[in-house]
Amino acid sequence: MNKPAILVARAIFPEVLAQLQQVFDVDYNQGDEVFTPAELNHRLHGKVGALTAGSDRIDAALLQANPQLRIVANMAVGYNNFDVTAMTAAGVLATNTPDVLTETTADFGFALLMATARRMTESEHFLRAGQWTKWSYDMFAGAEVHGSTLGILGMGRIGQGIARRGAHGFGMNVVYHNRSRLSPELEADCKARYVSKQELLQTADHVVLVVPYSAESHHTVGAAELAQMKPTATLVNIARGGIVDDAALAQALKDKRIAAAGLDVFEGEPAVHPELLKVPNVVLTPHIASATVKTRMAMAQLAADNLMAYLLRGQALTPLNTPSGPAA
Ligand code: 8YV
Repeated sequence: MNKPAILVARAIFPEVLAQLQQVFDVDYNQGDEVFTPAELNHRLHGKVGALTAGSDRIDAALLQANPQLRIVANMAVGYNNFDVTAMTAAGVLATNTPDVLTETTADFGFALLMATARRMTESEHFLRAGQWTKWSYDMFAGAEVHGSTLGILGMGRIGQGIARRGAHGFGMNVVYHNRSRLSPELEADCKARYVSKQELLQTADHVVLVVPYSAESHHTVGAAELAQMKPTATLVNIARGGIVDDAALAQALKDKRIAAAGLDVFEGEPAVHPELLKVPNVVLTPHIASATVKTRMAMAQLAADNLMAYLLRGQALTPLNTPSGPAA
């Protein structure tokens, strides 16, 4: 019997690829070029499943051109690269990789907060450039982390992980804003107090963004929000590019409207707003919040398990929709 045909659209761990090859006829991209939408469309012809990363857009046009497709498994918890409504209508199951990256991503969010507040990359660049000739009392004096107020916008699993680190590890006063309020038990566990977005922006010493991207959350933080923040505040974005208006942020950093920012995600990444590259008071990392070997392996495995569970046994592990259309 012929094996079902799938596409692995980006390079993954060879051992996970090998598992897929045992049960599927796999077209893969271990060369790791990012497919253009046209190439992705072309490579999907005849495939019933695909393993994608956040850069692979699954939309109505692609679904229409590939009516045989039954599942797309994203190797990411975020899935703003999927048009889930179109997938549901086309009978295509969407899956993501929740839970396996929560703590690792929260670790990174906290690391970025620390690096930003304590000016670690700015001072390292200074040292590497041979500019360190003497000690001085205010050299790279940054913002206090322990005991300060941590504001978390978006209080899903990763936001809660950051809240616990701040409250329990660093004695921070944690405030949060979210579409829905947490249960009293979770609020107590995270030692977090629910406030309005405005109060959060006005009172937090460190604002961390962990909201999922959607049309509604586009530019959650723009010039108006930056203007409400304390001039001594730091802003950390580990959510998605587009949650922050990067041009407005670069201007605010240039004007010292806020003290500093730590960014792991960017509008239009892998391009980075040129003005952000010019300002010193920003820590920039290339979308690596989930990047530990163990976690990336767990993400790849979960995406592969979703493909195997659905295509071979009819039941995915972490489905995002219930397909209703023709292919189901
Ligand atoms: C992914 C992420 O590595 O899971 C997410 O939503 O942002 C990262 O962990 C990235 O999106 C590549 O798929």
